Amino acid sequence: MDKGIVIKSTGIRYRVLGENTGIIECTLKGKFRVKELRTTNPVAVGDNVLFTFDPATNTGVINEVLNRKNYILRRSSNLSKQAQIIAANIDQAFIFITIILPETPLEFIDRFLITAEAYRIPAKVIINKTDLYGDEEFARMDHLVSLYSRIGYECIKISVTEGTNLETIRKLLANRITLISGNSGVGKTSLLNALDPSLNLKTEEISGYHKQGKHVTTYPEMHRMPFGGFVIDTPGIRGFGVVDMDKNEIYHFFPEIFTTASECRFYNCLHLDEPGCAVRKSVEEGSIDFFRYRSYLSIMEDDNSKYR
Ligand SMILES: Nc1nc2c(ncn2[C@@H]2O[C@H](COP(=O)(O)OP(=O)(O)O)[C@@H](O)[C@H]2O)c(=O)[nH]1
Ligand SMILES: [Mg+2]
Ligand SMILES: [Zn+2]
Repeated sequence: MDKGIVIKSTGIRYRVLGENTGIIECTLKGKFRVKELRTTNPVAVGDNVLFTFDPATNTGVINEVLNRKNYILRRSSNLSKQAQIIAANIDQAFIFITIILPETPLEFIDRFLITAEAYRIPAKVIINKTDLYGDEEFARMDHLVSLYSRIGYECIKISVTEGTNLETIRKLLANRITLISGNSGVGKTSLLNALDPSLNLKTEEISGYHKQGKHVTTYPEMHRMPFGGFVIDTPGIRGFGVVDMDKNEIYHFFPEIFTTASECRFYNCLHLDEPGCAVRKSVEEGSIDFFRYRSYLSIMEDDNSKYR
């Protein structure tokens, strides 16, 4: 039996990077099942698997998925209770943003960050396209950097086009599994190509395959980096993952709100309009950022009690 890591999954076939075999196309052993999980796909990128290798056909059969450190999910359709595993064993998550072309809304960043918090995956904010910015954009970027670094999220300013700070990114990615996410057009694919030109990935994949049809199941691809480590891009997957979040725990995933909440008068304060709310007081005094609080309110207003 060989050991390997799944680097691509179509739901039927799996590409496995074996420790001794190199890249092998695998199928699943018949009647394959992962205990306890009601998912549409039993194996995802990032999974460590045991497989039997058949040198005659140069293919393999996956027999077992080893224990996962974590995994992220999305609901397989809006109505379904079943979920799809997007990826497993993620060490860190990077959200790619740009100040302009396109402008990334703060709420989008916050939704990403709370999802990372809920999965307990360390997150960083990568600000790309600094080569395009003038004084006004730099000012907005600096405000954003001070806001998020104060909360504890490292922010890294890069320009893929000019190669600025890519060495920093390389060091952070080396020997880890990193999930990258961000609106389309912010430069995720361009970064991957810059880090490994042999990948030769297509940039600006707008209006293509992923956006057609009512519900197209897409699977993310995991790219091996020439300096060690893997990067998972999630094209066509909106947001990142599904976590069941109850309304009364959403504030747990805003670190600065969570810390302040212990000073609220009521233990079950939701920081909306309760008397003696320390969170609202901090927002008024400016020690909690108003835009972060606004993101919190907006997420609380999502009509499904579960957050998606
Ligand atoms: N000016 C500038 N353009 C960039 C930079 N990075 C990517 N782009 C451009 O932004 C567009 C979208 O990039 P892409 O990598 O496809 O974004 P993705 O949707 O996040 O994968 C392409 O036209 C890239 O050439 C950058 O650092 N500066
Ligand atoms: Mg892309
Ligand atoms: Zn409160």
